[in-house]
Amino acid sequence: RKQSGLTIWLTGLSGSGKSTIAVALEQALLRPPYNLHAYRLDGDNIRFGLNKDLAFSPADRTENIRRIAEVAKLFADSCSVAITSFISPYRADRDLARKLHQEARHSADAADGEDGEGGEGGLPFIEVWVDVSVEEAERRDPKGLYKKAREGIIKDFTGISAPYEEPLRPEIHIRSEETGVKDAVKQVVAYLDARGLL
Ligand code: GGZ
Repeated sequence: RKQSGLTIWLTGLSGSGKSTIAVALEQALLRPPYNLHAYRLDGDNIRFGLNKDLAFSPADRTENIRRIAEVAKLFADSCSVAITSFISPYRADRDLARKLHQEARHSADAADGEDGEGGEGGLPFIEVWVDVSVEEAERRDPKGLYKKAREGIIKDFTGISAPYEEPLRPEIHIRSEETGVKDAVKQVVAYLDARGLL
């Protein structure tokens, strides 16, 4: 099989469990029986580096997601599994991330001298909605951010004072309140397996 990369795009509220799932998923894909190259993009390696000039205004979030999508695309193009873990609250931003992948030119095809119109349909983009209610996320509040948002100390906080636009047709819908981390990973792996992506 010709190796191909892909992007697994986690989206959901702060406290939904995106990062925990991302870490466990990365571990599962790195290890046997899959032995894939996987790399996680998250706030720790992106918002403190490449995107340290960006905050949480709508325009900054849009630019945050655009840059992340471009980086994920490069990882996917290099045959890695890019796992992104960002709130990505705007549907249009997630749709742009998807479009960048669909239009991506496979570097192998480029080397073959093909026309670059996405080769065999671009790079797979799997949108995973880690779905949690605001009530539950606020109950968890692992970093005390919801409390600060309620007190007005943090402004424009997603779910409290800034919007989260729920995915309409995510490839995978994880109901965070009913699904443990292990089962969430199984759900994603089963999806990938069924489509020959592993
Ligand atoms: C939402 C915020 C905010 C505001 C700081 N709104 O739970 P966390 O801490 O670790 O995850 C949140 C993270 C969100 O960054 P993203 O890059 O994922 O957001 S976006 O996709 O919307 O660009 C939270 C923290 O940063 N944080 N201020 N106002 N989350």
